[in-house]
Amino acid sequence: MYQLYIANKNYSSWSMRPWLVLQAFHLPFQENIIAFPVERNTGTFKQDVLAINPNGKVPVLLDKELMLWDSLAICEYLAEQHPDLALWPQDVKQRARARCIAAEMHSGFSQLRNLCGMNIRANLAEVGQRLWQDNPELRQDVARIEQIWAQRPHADGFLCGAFSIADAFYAPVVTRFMTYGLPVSESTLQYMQTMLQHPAMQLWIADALKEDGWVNYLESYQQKQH
Ligand SMILES: N[C@@H](CCC(=O)N[C@@H](CS)C(=O)NCC(=O)O)C(=O)O
Repeated sequence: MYQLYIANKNYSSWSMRPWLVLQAFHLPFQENIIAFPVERNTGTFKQDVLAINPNGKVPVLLDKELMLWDSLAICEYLAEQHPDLALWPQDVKQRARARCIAAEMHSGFSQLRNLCGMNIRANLAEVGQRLWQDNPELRQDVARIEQIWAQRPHADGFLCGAFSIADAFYAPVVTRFMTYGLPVSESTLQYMQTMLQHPAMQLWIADALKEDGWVNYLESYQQKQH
C-alpha cells in the first residue's frame, strides 16, 4: 500500500493532485495528513515533513523505502507502476497533450496561484471581483486556462478524453474559480460541472468541508469568525 502525505484538504492544492489520481484510479493508499500550523513557522508541521522529506514540502509518496516528493513526479511514477490503468491517456496525441498541459500547470499560472490561493470552504466572490478588475495578469492566466479547457475532445468530457492526470492537475483551479466567483465562459462552467461530478473530486471537497483547521497565513482575505 502506498503512503501519501498531504496537508489540509481545504488549502493544499499540490496535495490534491496526486490524491485525486490515487483515488480516481482506485490505487491502494493510506493518506496521512500533516496539518499546516495556524501561524507560519510555528508548530511541528515543518519538522514532521522534514522527517520524511528533506525538501520540507508535501505531497510526499512513500512506496516502501522509495520516497517521491513532487506532485508531477509522483503521478508519473504511479503511471509507470500501473501501465494498465491509463493514468495518462491511451491515445498518443492526447497523452502528449495531457503531459504538456500538466507541465504548463506545474510551472505556470503564478498570478492565479498567488492571488487566488485554494480555499475550498470560503466564498470570496467579492474579493474575486476586485482581483479580476485590478489584475490583468490574473485575467491572462484565466484566459489561457479557459483556452486549454475549451480544447477538450468533447464538451461534456474531461481534458484529454477520460479522466487523467491532466484533470487532476487542473482540479484546484476548478475550486478556485468557484471560491473567487471568477467570470468564466459557459464551456468552462461545463467542464467544472464535469469535474465536480467525479466521485474522487466530491470526496476531496467533502473532506475539505469537514476540516476545522484555520491557517492564518493562507487566509489573507478574511478573518476567523468566533
Ligand atoms: N512543486 C511541489 C510543490 C509542493 C508545495 O509547494 N507544497 C506546499 C503545500 S501545497 C508545502 O508543502 N508548503 C509548505 C512549506 O512550503 O513550508 C509539488 O509539485 O509537489
